[in-house]
Amino acid sequence: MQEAEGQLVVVANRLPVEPIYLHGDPDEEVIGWRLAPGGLVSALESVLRTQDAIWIGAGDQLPEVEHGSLRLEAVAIDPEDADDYYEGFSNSAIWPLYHDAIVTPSYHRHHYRAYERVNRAFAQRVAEVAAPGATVWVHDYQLQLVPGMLRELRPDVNIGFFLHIPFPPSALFAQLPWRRRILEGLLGSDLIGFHTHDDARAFVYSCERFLGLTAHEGTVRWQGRRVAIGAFPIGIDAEGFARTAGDPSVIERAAQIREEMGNPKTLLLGVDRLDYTKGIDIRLKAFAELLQDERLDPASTVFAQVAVPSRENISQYQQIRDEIELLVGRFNGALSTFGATPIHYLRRVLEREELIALYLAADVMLVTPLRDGMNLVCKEYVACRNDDTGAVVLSEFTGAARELTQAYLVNPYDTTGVSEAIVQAVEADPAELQSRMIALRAAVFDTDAKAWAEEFLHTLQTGLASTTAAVADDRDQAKLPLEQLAQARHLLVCVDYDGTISPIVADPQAARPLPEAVQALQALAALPQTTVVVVSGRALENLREVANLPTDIHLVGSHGAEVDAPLELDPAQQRLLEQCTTAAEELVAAVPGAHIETKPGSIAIHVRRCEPKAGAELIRAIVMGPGRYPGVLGRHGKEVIELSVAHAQKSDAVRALRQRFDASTVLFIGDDLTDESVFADLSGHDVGIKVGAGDSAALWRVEAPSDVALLLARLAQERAEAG
Ligand code: GDG
Repeated sequence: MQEAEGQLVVVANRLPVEPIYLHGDPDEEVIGWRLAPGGLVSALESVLRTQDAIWIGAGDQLPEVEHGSLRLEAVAIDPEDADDYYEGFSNSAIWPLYHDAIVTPSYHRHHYRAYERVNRAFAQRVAEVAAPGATVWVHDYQLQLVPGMLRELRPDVNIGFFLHIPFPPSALFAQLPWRRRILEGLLGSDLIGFHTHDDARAFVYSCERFLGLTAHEGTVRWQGRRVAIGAFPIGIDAEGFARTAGDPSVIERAAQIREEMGNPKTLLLGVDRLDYTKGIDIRLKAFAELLQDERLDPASTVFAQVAVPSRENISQYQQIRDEIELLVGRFNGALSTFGATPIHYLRRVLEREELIALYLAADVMLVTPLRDGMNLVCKEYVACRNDDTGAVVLSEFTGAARELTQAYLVNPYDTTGVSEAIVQAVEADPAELQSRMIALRAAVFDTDAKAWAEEFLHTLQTGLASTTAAVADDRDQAKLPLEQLAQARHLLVCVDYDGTISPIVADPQAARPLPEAVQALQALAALPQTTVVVVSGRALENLREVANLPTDIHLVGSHGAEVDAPLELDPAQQRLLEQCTTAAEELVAAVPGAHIETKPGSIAIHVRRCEPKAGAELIRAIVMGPGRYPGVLGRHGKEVIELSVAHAQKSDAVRALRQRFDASTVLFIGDDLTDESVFADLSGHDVGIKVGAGDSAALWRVEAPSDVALLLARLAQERAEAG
């Protein structure tokens, strides 16, 4: 048995090997195997090199490869089960279902049973070979039952699962006859990772809906353990691609490729597995339309599409291949001239250097999937553009669109929109392209494959995903992951105002922030990749006046309805607010000490200075009176009830800010009931801190605003040092 310390077991459907072809030609016979570059292997390379590591994948026998310290283990799959497991359940049920049911998924009991048997074979193999206390990292949709099965066999190991494809909305996931079993299988993990927050959230919703679980800060409690759920967007070996793209022979080959294609003025490129999710047909149609409408010149524009054969035994794959090939034939037939063929279509696998030369040759990369977990091709293209030229047209429905916000983003269902974006990219000013490419490259190099693997494994092996009682049962005491916040790629710090950075006082107009808190927030706001926001229930104008904060701190008022700008109500909301105000005024007039605060989208009735019983009765009368008008939302706070006609929650604002600043991690600190919507919405590496007593979905707690100030100061210092 191996040393217990630090063993890593990677479990994936495939072993990380690739064939070596005679004369390096993929059309020739396979003469051997080698460790496959790219993908997971390069992501894990540094970890695999330094750690005792085993890779378990499907196979009848181990191909002979040079693989250094990495040990390969094969799981033999019963030939009777192979097709039902892989082409059946994995690729005819899960794959289409998880990709928005673009083609109709087919559900068959015998496929599921084979999937279960194969997953069990994997779990058993892992249980046999893993050292005590090993870290086991299971990959992707073919192996979703492995974590649950493995936990039963080996409760001592630390289990992580990463899904490389999207997780569907719960309304779609509901279709799956075995939906509970799949969720239960995944929940055998200590940490479940997805590419995006949307996917992580979708998974949590399904756990809530089908298993009745409740999420706290991106963790769910399952069978006495806390399972952490988070977004870990995968990266590529950016340096590796850039290096190869800088090789003189590759640069020369790129020039040669352009020449072979007739030296076009513009070369557009698509590179995909031949899959119906990738939207190859969409870009073909958009491109052909542009040539037909003479918005692009057929004599000087070429579109090259590399389509790697994939899952060819499945009928929908044969269908999409036929459709694409029909389109290519039809368009070329109509648009070619002697000597100029606008579409170059290659259905084959290219050698890595050839692929990189092609990336280098292309002016515009077209990536238009209808749905894609991440999409690595666009990142690879960007990594190869060492001279900051080139452009990417990218579907909004890829995980990559969340990071590559400077691409020309398109809705792939809108062919006109795709065409417009292509023209924009082709005709763009070189300076615009350059500034976009610099931003794209920063995103790609910032979170590369290595950073991705390390972040996932670090989370799995430390605090958050712990299977021990520390996080599970003693949440107030759990150690605050300050270091993690200090190192976050882009940190969004959101704090509530009253009771969080400003002590509660009798007169709301007299509430001032603690100077130490302001100082710490300002120090944070001055750091790169750090955004600071005060998120309050107060009207924005009032917050601005009372708090008087430095301008680099963003303000959100009216519980999220006013993000940096005042709210505007429509006439119906205006009328409703007036009706509420009139009714509340009548009730308030009879209760000494009560007063109404008017805000842009709401009124707040404060009873802080009332005799307690009278205050409680007034709140009840408000709830039963104007609080019941259709369209009015009542929100309880500490000795205050608020009636609002513009229904934003603080969580809406935080979500919008997360997206606006492309934040990787959110820290939210608050004391009030209205802060709970944010705590419940946090996930992954986010941290929520409740100030004071009372039940909360926040995982951490401090006592008073003075603690908040201290904590923010420590964070500012650590983050400055982490630089
Ligand atoms: C799944 C998810 C997620 C393509 N043609 C050639 C070639 N490739 C390589 C590319 C790239 C890879 O294949 C394709 O990766 P994608 O990410 O674009 O797509 P999927 O295969 O669907 O991957 C996806 C990914 O998992 C990782 O989590 O991003 O969303 O669907 O690396 O370079 N490589 C070579 N010759 C080719 O002709 N050598």
